[in-house]
Amino acid sequence: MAAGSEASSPLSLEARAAGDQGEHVKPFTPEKAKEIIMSLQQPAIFCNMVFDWPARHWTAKYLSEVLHGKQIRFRMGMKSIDTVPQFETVCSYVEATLEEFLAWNCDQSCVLGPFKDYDHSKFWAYADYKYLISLFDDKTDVFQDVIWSDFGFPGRNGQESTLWIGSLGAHTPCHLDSYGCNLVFQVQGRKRWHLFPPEDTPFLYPTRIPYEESSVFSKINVVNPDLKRFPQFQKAQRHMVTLSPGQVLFVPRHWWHYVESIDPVTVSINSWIELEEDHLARVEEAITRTLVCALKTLEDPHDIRAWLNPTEVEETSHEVNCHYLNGAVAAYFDHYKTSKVEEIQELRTNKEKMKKEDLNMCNHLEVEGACGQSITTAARKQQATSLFGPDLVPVTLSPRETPSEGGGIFESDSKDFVDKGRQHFARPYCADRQRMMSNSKSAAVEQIASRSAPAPSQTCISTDDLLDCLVNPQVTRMVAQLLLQGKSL
Ligand SMILES: O=C(O)CCC(=O)C(=O)O
Repeated sequence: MAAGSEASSPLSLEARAAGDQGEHVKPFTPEKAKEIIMSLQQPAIFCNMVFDWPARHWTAKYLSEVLHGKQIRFRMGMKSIDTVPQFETVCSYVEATLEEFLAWNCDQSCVLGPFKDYDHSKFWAYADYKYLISLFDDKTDVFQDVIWSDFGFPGRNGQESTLWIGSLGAHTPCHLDSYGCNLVFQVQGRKRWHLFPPEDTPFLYPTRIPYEESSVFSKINVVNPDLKRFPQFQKAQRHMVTLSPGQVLFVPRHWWHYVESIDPVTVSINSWIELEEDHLARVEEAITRTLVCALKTLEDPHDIRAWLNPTEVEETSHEVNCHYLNGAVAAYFDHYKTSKVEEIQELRTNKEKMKKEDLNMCNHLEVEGACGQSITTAARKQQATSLFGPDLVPVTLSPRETPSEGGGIFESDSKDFVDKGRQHFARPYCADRQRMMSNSKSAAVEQIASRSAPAPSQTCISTDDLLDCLVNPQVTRMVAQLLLQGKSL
């Protein structure tokens, strides 16, 4: 049993969340923490690493004083749960100060102010994905309150961080981030994270609509999935954890996540850590942008906002996108020319690379049954066992649930899942992996079949259907590799 499994009881997690400041010694040196982050292939919670960070006092109340009167954009969503994800394109937005947010959130009968049209019992508000650098303007001293150098990233502080302030039920739809891995510091309130490994991508029904650079969304509302439409989702390996104040969650590269606020006010701060693999990911993202913008603009030049995520300033022209793609390809070669010539050799033969890439089409469609082609649950478990302990707690696989047991966002804490997940973690692995591998070929096909499934006589392929295939992450990975191969010959 992993040392950390024992430590993952809800009680001890919460106790550690409070920050056992008695010893005033961090469990990991910056060098060790970085080593863990760079090698760990499963999500885990760092405990006792931030007890001395000034940012642990960044409650919404405190921030409202520091940001005194600053207008912030809040995303407004419905508390009722549909089977369709609440993408940002369907949310409404309110400009308000944090004081106004807190007044609305505390005095729920509040009928005045910018939130007046939003009944607190029906809506949540989320000031999400705010770069500290644009929030704090000239108050640059505050950046020092966030000390990512403790995790082995010298000089990284609030300047490279984003802030998330939400009310109960505020959530981010299930997506994966194309670049980097992620460190998330929970400051106030608790958030429930639903995580799925990269190899589950076919079961998550990826889409690039709405389009946001660096985010691949899932078509599934993972807390209330439509299993008739998305049957493969049942095979996804949900890892679930509740992140409490004082804890730092490590999200490895390309792990899918759905995040929900389960307390009246939540505040978290995160930083995406760049990785070597980002050079290739930039080429993939450039291919995606070029295709999405071209097709969606052609389809309806007047309704850009229906597909362009509000975080994107505007759709870009084909000329700009080609320029962007060329820039990404040039940057890729510059990087490897100067730092890793042998990597390009490898890319030419394309063998090792194919083995390593966890989103590789071959892993899912061609080498079915070949356990060991990508990082697997078992490999993760094996690799990490020795690292876990009371200060690094693995996020484990959750038991499979029927949809009704899935836990609506307004159920209380999911502590029990940490415990149940521990039992599940000990299950023999190979049956699970084989089941996943043997089902993954049909998963890609069923993804396509699941698209609104009209009667055969009415079958029509929409631009979105076409794009879902063209810019499927597995396809763009392959296109990027072919493009780079062609250029390096
Ligand atoms: O906290 C959230 O709502 C989402 C956070 C997230 O998506 C991220 O840190 O990548």
